[in-house]
Amino acid sequence: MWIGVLSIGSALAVGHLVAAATGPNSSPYLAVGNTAVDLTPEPVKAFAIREFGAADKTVLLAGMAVVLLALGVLAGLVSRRRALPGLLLVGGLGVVGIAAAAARPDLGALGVLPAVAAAAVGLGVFAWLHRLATAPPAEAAPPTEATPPAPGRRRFLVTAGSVAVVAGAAAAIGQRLSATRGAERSRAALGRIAPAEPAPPVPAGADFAASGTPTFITPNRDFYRVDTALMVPQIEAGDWRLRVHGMVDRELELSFADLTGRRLVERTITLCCVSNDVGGPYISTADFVGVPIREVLAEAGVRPGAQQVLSTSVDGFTAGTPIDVLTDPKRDALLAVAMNGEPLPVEHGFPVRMVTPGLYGYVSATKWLTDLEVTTFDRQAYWVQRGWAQRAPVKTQSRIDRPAAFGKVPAGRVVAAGIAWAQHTGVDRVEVRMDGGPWQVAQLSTEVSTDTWRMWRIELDAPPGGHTLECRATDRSGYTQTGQRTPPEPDGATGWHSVFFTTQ
Ligand SMILES: Nc1nc2c(c(=O)[nH]1)N[C@H]1C(S)=C(S)[C@@H](COP(=O)(O)O)O[C@H]1N2
Ligand SMILES: [Mo]
Repeated sequence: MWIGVLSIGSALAVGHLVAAATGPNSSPYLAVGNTAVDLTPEPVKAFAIREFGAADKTVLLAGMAVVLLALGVLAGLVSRRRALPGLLLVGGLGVVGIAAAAARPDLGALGVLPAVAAAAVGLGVFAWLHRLATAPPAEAAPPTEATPPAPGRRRFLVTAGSVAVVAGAAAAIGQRLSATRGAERSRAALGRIAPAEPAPPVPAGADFAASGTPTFITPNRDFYRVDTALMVPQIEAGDWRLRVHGMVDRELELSFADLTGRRLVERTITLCCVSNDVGGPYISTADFVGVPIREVLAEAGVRPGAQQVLSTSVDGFTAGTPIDVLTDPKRDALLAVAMNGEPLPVEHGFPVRMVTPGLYGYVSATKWLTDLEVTTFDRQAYWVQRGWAQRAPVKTQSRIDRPAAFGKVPAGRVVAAGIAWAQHTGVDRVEVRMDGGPWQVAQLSTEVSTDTWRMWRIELDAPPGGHTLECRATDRSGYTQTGQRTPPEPDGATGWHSVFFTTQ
């Protein structure tokens, strides 16, 4: 069993080490994991995002580890006498790794090297340890006090232990080299990127954080994160290029310096994810600095008949954003380079991402952006291929943050507070009701813009006992949130958030 587990473990470790040279995502473990993410049936993926959030990746990688461990044990068990069955199993895994790496859109020709090295090491270690374990002891002399019994066994244990130590070191060095490569250093070297047109300061009274709402601006470390990348893509600003092509009069190719050499504007924008259940956490707000996409599109010259811009990230994710939204003179969709006064954090798309007010992130907010293709809706982006809507304006929604679900608060005057959002339309009113009673209008925070969330707050009289609180928002178009609960698929959840709490 140890032979199987050690051979697979050392194969992955060496693959991880070689991947430090050929790109972190070419590590066989991650290449297989990324392929698994892309092949996972849509309902399972939606479930994972909903249930595990950013931990979905850890869950996947841990699941793969369990499967590999089991296969290692199996490879050993079927090879008690002859090495061949185990070699076939380990070799089969090698083929899976090589195939996954070869199929990854984000890996170049060298991307299969780590998987090839891993397969070779896996087979070699298996054959070597198997021979050691099954070979008869070299000298058949009877054990005496000077020569302890079973030298073959001891020799095997020492060799296996050494293999484990060397493999562990290879994996650790590979991890360290990958993590400190490029992007973080490049980001630090950029320093502050100052906009020509800064966003107005957030006014006092823009949030009710003292009553339990989020702060108006979400600090970068708290900003929600949703993506399909197992290992965050590492791109140095100096290597970054954006190609703008398709149904345009002039193809463009922009470097990072080209982009930041343009007039940079700063906009406060609330971003949210379509996978949010009613009451869910995937919504945050930041000051983004960037170039309006509309200006870049105007320079390229969008041809008649174009319907969407298909954006691609370096790791092969795609999003399709309607042209009418991107060219709307009153809506500042950005090629963003900075977030809350810092270059984009690596996990939020360094060096350049899209941000589009009013649309869910999956159709509008490509991180690690590398390509914009002006095209028609015939081309389907990543999540559209998996059954989600092609056009995905953010639905008007609201959430209760206080009292916390199943929380206990002192009876009497109870402060309830939360958030509401109707990006690019604006929140007009939030109403709250307790125990199915009459709707009461909540106080709204100072509006920053229609592209951002708004906080609400209300004081209620709550006698001792259990209470159910519900909220609903009405937007500037006059639409009041429907109470009908629908799941996030295919274009965003609907329904009123409700919270049960107890007063005592
Ligand atoms: N490259 C890439 N960009 C991506 C995604 C992704 O999986 N890969 N996910 C999108 C989705 S679904 C959302 S909601 C937003 C989330 O952005 P954030 O992680 O910065 O909050 O990024 C979008 N951009
Ligand atoms: Mo999303």
